[in-house]
Amino acid sequence: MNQSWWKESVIYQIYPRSFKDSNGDGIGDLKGITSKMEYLRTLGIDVIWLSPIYKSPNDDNGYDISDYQDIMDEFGTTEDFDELLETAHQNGIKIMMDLVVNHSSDEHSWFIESKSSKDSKKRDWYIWKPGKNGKEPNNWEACFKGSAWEYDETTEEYYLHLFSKKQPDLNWENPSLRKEIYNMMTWWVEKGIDGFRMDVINFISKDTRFPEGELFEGKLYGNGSKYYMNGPRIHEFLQEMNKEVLSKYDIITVGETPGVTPEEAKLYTGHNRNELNMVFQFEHMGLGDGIEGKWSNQPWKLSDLKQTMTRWQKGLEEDGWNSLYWNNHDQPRVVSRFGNDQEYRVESAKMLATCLHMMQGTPYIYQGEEIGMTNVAFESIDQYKDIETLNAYKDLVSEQRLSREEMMKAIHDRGRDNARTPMQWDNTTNAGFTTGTPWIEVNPNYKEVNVEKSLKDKDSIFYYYQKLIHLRKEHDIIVYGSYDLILDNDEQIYAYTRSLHDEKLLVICNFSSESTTFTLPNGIDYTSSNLLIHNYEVNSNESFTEFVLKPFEARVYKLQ
Ligand code: TEU
Ligand code: CA
Repeated sequence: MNQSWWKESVIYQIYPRSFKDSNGDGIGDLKGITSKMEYLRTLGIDVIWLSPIYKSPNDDNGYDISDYQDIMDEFGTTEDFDELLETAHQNGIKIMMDLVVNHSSDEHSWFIESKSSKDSKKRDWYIWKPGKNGKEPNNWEACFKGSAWEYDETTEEYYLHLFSKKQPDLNWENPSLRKEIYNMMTWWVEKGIDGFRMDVINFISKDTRFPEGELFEGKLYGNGSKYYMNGPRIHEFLQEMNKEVLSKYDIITVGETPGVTPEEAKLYTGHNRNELNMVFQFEHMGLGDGIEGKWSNQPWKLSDLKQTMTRWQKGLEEDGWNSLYWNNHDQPRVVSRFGNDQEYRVESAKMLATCLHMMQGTPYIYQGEEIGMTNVAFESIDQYKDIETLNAYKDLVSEQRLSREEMMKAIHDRGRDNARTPMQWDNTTNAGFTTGTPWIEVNPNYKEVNVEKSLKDKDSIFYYYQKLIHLRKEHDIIVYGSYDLILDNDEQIYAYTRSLHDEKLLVICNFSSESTTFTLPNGIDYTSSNLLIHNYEVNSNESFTEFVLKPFEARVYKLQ
């Protein structure tokens, strides 16, 4: 297998709005991030993925960009960005920027020009259509609810927005739009940034016939995703982007690609494809989705999680590369979702980290994951800020598809604001995030769960992550070894091996709050064993071929 620095790296995602406020306005900012660089160096990460920091009216917290080459007022200035980049580089940390080019803000000058007249030079940079029988051009539903089309009075046509109506979709069919985007990307790379995370990049090519989406019983709008996910020209566009920009630099690229299968992921990330380094898949994040998607959250089964992860591990083993993540700014906190955020918060956070970081792929840590931050359960819908959550609440509750109670429960379990409460730095007011009023309330558990406390405790989740990161640098097998699931049908234990040359890793994780016996299956040969990492005390003469795993216990053995 080809070796590459981005396969050997560990990435840390920062959601700037919620990371660290430097000036007391309640909003995290660039200077705040710069002030925490030493903390990140201590953790040992190689790359920061910065969620969008560009100029934005913040309808979707920066995922609606009004100027791709300027900084959001609340986050600081261009000078603050340069300082952040320089400080990161001095600390040996690379910066990967979020690239949001499926859509812009409706306040972007391109869109303002585009909507001004049908003859505008930029008319075709967005997707405009006349109505059909006085209605929208088709029945597609937006990801943030409602129609994906918005009527604009100026020219009496509709524009497409797969997300909010303040996020009009860019028209990638137009070559001058594409060229402008490649120029903008080049400008950032020339400035010294080290890569891109590409927002919903597999949505940029639409089926230009815009067929009606599938309509489910009792719903107003249809699901058009098969006409815009992995669309007809997607690979052509990415290969062009690669040729024009990416191939000229040694940078890291990861595409956010909801709905991709391992087979499709190979097309995006395969060796000779000249597209991207890796993609974020969503199959494991969708476990438990019901009729209303994540808003009708069902219990999940460990065997389903194992099957999903294994399909991806095996699917990209020969060609392509996995991104490994449990968390991001759109997902609930993993310790609440797949672990136990009460009695076994610390144990289960370490177990989950072990299970993920020992797989093949590049691991991503989302801010606060390294101290075991948990979901939050705000009582009132008014305490929530996320556009997806608020729109879904309005829609589902008013159409009586879910009761108020069911919806609040779903928000507590799966809502995006679970990931967006401020980073918990210490036990002072507002968890040390801000001296002012935070834009979203701090999780009330900050006195128990915070960075200061973690740094003082040698057994903390923080130091466990630090160790996992160090191990990856010391053992090639953690990066490059091939993966095999064992004990396939066990509903408590997730165990697998990794193999490289004559070495093996044995990874054993208990996903339950009950003890259970682990028995090594036949056929795994070794002459010596060495315990690399564990989250409970282990007796040095204890056999590992058969032993009792405590609640959420995790162990990794190196066999030779
Ligand atoms: O998310 C894309 C996406 O598919 C989301 O709908 C996501 O899966 C969902 O929030 C989970 O329920 C990206 C960004 O990560 C997200 O923050 C943006 O809101 C979205 O694109 C639009 O830019
Ligand atoms: Ca601020």
